[in-house]
Amino acid sequence: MEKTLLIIKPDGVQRGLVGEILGRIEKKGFKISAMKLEKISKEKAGIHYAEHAGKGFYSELLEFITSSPSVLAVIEGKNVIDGVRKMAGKTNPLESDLGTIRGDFAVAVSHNVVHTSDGPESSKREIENFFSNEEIQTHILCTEEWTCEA
Ligand code: IDP
Repeated sequence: MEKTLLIIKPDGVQRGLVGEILGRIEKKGFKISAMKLEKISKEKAGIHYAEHAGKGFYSELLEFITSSPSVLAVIEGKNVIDGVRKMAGKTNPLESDLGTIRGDFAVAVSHNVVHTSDGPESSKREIENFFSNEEIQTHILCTEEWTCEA
């Protein structure tokens, strides 16, 4: 089954949005396969955001993402990469539809509450940056027969 990396960034944790965001993920029918609260290191942040190195907002982005703990989670489900990205909304919260996480809970691109992987290759790379194989559970939820096709 497809997997994606969800990060509830330091602003989401500080603002008490963890339960709300995870609740949306669970209610949608996606499965949490791994989860931890972690203050992201400069090293891991640099790997995670390597594609943005050299951009004007890069040092601010690294400063922010390492400033306070984040919730890191591996989310699993059918078309989950696209699905969680749609639930997150656009990068700029002011362009995000209401009903999305960023559209409902953020106004600033620099403090947009969540990160979600944008494709299969990045999802694999991002999950490996933060989780070992042993940390990722393979349990079946008893609700799966009601949320997935046979
Ligand atoms: P994404 O998080 O929606 O995938 P990316 O383009 O990968 O968006 O950017 C990574 C993160 O960098 C964004 O979530 C946002 O917090 C931050 N960011 C992107 N563009 C800007 C900007 O122009 N100013 C400040 N922060 C930005």
